[in-house]
This record gives sequence, C-alpha cells and structure tokens, in this order.
Amino acid sequence: MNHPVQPFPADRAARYRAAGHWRGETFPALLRRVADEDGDRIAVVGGTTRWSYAEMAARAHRTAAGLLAMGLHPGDRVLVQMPNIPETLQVVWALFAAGLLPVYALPAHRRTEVAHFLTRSDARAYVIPDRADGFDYRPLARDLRANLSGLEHVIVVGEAEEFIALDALNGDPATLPADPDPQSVAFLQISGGSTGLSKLIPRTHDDYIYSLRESARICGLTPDSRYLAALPVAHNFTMSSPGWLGAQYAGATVVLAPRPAPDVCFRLIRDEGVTIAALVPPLAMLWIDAARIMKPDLSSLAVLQVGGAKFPSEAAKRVRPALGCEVQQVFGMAEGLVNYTRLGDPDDIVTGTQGRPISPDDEVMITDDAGHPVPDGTPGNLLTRGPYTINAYHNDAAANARSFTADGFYRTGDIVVRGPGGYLTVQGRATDHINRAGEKISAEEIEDHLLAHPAVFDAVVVSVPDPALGERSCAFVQPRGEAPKPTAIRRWMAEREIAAFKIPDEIRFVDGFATTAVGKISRKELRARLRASIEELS
Ligand code: J2J
Repeated sequence: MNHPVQPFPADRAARYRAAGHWRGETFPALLRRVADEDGDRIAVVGGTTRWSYAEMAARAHRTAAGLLAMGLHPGDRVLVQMPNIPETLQVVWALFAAGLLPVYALPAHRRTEVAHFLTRSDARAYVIPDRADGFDYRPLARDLRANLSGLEHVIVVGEAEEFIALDALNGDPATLPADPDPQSVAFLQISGGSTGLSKLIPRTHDDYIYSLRESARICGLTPDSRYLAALPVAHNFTMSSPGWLGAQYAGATVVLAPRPAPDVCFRLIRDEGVTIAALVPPLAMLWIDAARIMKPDLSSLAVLQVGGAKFPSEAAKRVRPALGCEVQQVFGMAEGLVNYTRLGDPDDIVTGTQGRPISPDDEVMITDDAGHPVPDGTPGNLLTRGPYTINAYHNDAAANARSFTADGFYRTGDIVVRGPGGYLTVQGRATDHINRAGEKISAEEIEDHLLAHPAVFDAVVVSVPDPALGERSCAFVQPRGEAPKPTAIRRWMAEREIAAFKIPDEIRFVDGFATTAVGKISRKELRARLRASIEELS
C-alpha cells in the first residue's frame, strides 16, 4: 500500500521549527485543547443543531473509537463527501482523533471523480450523506463498493439502508491511539486539477496547523468571532483560510450555510451575528446586487473574504458601500501558499491586489518562461516553496516531475506581478484550466471525455470570460460526419457521471483545427488561438 508522505527536506524542517512556525501541534491534540479551553462555547451551528466544543469533541471521540472498532487502522484513508452540516465536522474531527486520514471530495463530484479519489488514495471507507441537494449518494456508494475491491465500508449520515449509520459508530474513547507524529500526513486534499484528473495533496499536521494559526491571526479571529461557511466545507478556502478549521483553532463559532444564496446567508448573518464570511467572486457580486434590493441587516459582518478566482477591482470597491464591511482578498491554493490583503490595508492594496503571503518564510519566485527571475512589476510565472506548501503530490510521479522544480519549488501555473510590500496581483495563468466561479476544470480532462463520444473527431476546451461566472467553459468540437446536437452531447457527458460544473457551458462546432506547415500545432497554442478568436468576436 502506498502511504502518503510529505518529505520536507531536513534543513527546511529544522528552520521552520526553529522559527516557531511548526510547533508540534496535531489535530487530535487541537481537538482536545479546544474542548478543554472553549468547552462551553458554541463550536458549530447548522440547521437546528448547535454543538458546544465539548459536545462536538465528545461526539467526535466516540465516532473515532467506533471507526477503529470497525476494523480501520490509524493511517488508513477515508473518503469524505459531505455537505455543510455539523456531522461533517464531527466526522472530520473523528477521523483525526482516530489517526485516520480524511480525503476530501466535493458534494458535486460524481462516480468518475469519486472512483478516482478512492483508487488513488487506497481509501478503505467512504462517508456520505443519505441525500443532499436532491442527490441520493447511496446508489453511488453501492455501485462503488461492488466494483472497487479496496472500498470496504460505507458510512452514512442519515438513513443508512444496508450501510453503517454514523450514529451507530459509538466506541470507547479510551481506545484511541496516541497522537501522530506532527510531521506525518494528516489528510489528503484535492487539487484544482489543471491537467487531467485531480491530484491528491498530502498535508501534514505541522504545516496545515501553522497556516490555520496564522490565518486566524491575520483575519482577526477571536473566540467571539462567527465564521460563515457558505462555500462547501471541503474546499480548501472554506477549510483553512481561515475557514472552519481556522475558526475552530481560535475557539470561534462556525455557522454552516446549506447554500451560498444571498437570502439564506443574509438571514444567517443577522440571526447568528456572523462576523466574517468567505465567497468566490461571482457570489460576492451576487450578494452585492441582492443587498441593494433586499437591504438586509448585515451590521455584525466585519469582513467579507473573496478568493478562489480573480476579484475585479471595480467589484472589490463596491463591497463596503453595498455590504458595509471590509473586503479581504484571498489568493490561495490547496497545495499551500495563501496570500491575504491585511485588515486595514489601504484601499488601493485591498481592491487592486490579491494580497501577500502568510509567512515570512514563504519563498516567492517569479520567472519568465525560461525560468529566470523577473523584476518586481513584471508579470511572470509564480513558483513557491515554504513552511506549508507541499513538496510533492501523493503517488503521482508524472505530475510531480511537471509541477515541482529540482529544488522543491511548486509551479503554481499562475501568472502574477509582485508590487511594493510583496503584494501579488494575479494576471492570468499559464495552465489550461477553466476557473468557473472558483471551481477549477481541467481542459484536458473534459477533452478526454468529449473524445470518447462516437460522433466527436476532435475537441478543444477553452475558458471564455463570463460576466456571471468569471469564466465559463467552451468546447470546440470537430464532429465525425454530421454534428450532434449540443444538448445531446451535454446529456451524454452527464451520463458519464462527472460533476455537473464540468459539463461545457457552450459547445461550438468547427470543420477542423488549425495546423501549421510543420504539422499540428500544440494543444496549448490551439487553445490560445481559439480563446483569442472568441474574444475578437465578443
Ligand atoms: C485569482 N486566482 C485565484 C484569487 C485562487 C484560499 C483561497 C483560494 C483557494 C483556492 C485556496 C485566487 N485570484 N484571489 O485553496 O486556501 C486560483 C489560482 C490558484 C488556484 C488554486 C485557499 N485564489 N486562485 O482557490 O486549490 O489559479 O484553491 O492557483 O481550489 O485558484 O485553486 P484551489
């Protein structure tokens, strides 16, 4: 079996410890600490449920012991595909307490992605809700368990049918294992997937908890803060920047929104006294527009964080007038590096940049395509290395060869400019993915699906600017003979059981793709030309 490892070179690890970044904290110890220090405070609110830290921890500890009693062993991986409900936090903390490694899938993922995550991570168990957002996860789990030999256990929150109900996992916390090595891998997060299927990102206790602690500090969280999780809790932004984990690190209250819609969230902000919320740009713009009409009481809201995709500065300027709160831009990635504009920064920084790194030990290198550093003020490729950025993906030699330099810098694929004070402005990206309202879609992955269609001879997928989504996906399809109807292609893709957000927003048929005298041009260049052709037309 392939155990996740996160090899920080010894010299850098020693430096991060000496600097006090890595303090040997682990998730199981963190849960005990918050239960101890903040026991009576409300840890999480969701629907009609409110759990204190003591209650959340007690539940997590009993579940953890139940998971081990079922035959799982510390170090085993467990795929978690859960919506924004308190039980999700219970499950994640339980996995940590049991020394099991959560692997996170988004609720929108379907069979294709889930099977990939299960296989890549060698997960032995899969945690799902019975139903969420109109989708029944049990038939999916049934199918996967019948077809993937490594998947032994399915745990269901709600009506379990033949599976194990979360509530039935009730063990003796005295049986829980000793705390893990702080430098060991705590969980696997999923990558945005710029080439092919998502890669798995191994994060350690030491590195992630450092980013949580600093994120909570930078975002001004105290035990009196109330963090609204409006985006899916499995997303790295919602989890860690500062996210619900950062909020709980600080002993604050996490308020879970079932959906990010303005009516739902405005009500929660008012009723629960939410102080900080995090959104992707299209939702922030939706909230701004809705607030004009709905005139909600958002007086408790001090900070709106916006990240996951570029927030246009004109939109950033509208946040305070419309919502009455400060805006904080967040430019992060599940692989590590997170940048924040700081609370109280001047307006031009807050509206015009995507922030600066968390850590003085985040090494930021901006290069031209030949790999030579460019001066500040000049756009270039962002590479980074530091105390909470991974050094390798889990079990993926090809991706590692592509994504990391010999001395351990991660190639983010983003094109940025560094300005005064180390603030970064995102200019674009070098990789071919579509950032659709913060959801990253690999062009290559979608092209591969399209090429499997019998009536498709060739296909090229590109991103197109979109007023509502930031970017939408457009598939150029060269048919084999008569072109099928776009709706037929879309339906066919949905039947391939992929996340709905990956189905092309637009399908255009072409007679063929450009070739040059020396043969076929690269797909990268082809995508660039097709993108340009759309921009010319619009
Ligand atoms: C432009 N592009 C951005 C921004 C991310 C905090 C916040 C976001 C993520 C995230 C995260 C951007 N402006 N403000 O994990 O902890 C694009 C970049 C980046 C990629 C990473 C966090 N914020 N992006 O979005 O792993 O292209 O993480 O490399 O999903 O999103 O995507 P992801």
